[in-house]
Amino acid sequence: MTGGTVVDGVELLPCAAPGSVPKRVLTIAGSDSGGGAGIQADMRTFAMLGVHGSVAVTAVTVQNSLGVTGFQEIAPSTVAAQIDSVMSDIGAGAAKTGMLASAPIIDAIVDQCGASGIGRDTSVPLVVDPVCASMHGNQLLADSALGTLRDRLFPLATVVTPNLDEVRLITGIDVTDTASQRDAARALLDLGPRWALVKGGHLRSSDHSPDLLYDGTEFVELDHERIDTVHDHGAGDTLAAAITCALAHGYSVPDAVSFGKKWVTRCLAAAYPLGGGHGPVNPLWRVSGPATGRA
Ligand code: PXL
Repeated sequence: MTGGTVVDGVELLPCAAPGSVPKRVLTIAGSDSGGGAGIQADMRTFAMLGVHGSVAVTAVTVQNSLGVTGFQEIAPSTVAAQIDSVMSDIGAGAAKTGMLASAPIIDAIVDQCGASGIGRDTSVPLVVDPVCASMHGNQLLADSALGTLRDRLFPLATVVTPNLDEVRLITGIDVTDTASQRDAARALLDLGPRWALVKGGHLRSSDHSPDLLYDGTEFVELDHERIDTVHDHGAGDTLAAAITCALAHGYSVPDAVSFGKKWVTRCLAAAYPLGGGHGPVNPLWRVSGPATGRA
């Protein structure tokens, strides 16, 4: 699949003609008051990729660059009603999930996705980013919701995108090398998604980030330069958001993930400090001055 123009080494997604309706996507996720992760990260990437983003909010977190100090869940029926409202009018070419907070919220989302035609066997592919905790270790998904995530949401996913901590929580597998990364991909696939992306984190070496994508037949290795920065808040959300945009453009899952990797790597290279803690990855690099190096 060929994309749009190449900007600063990144081949972007095709643009909508001026005045025409852009591709549309839906994020089902939590709000980050600090603006770096959650629905705010998703909307930053959607906008910078020229895609219209709609939102179903699951929870409102209270956080800044130092951590999450609390959150309030949205009523499951209100989460479902947001999805219904968006899909019955605006529609979407792809959707994603992020922070889901609780089992009743996941149940409501799964039921509504079924009713709204979102999921792996529909025309609206679903990216499931199984957010369990913040980068500071604050829990964003109740322990009691893990089973619901695995048993009900994973079978609906076109692709799941866990990091290594989430892989351990969901499959019990501690990924330490290429063999265990493959075992984890197989275990995730057994839970029902069409594809599993096991993000490599610090696996193998400190200057590469080897992700593994698997669909039950083919292992696709996506090795990319690791950007070493403490300002990586929202990196997982940004990757999943970019994958969602590419899927809405009709990219295959391997092409969409490959695009998402390049996008998040460029956003990490442009990350900036904010407050006294961890700053966010930076999708705004497209409207900033030329790159000067790493934050
Ligand atoms: O980056 C994961 C994430 C997703 N969603 C929300 C978050 C975080 C991390 O802090 O706060 C709302």
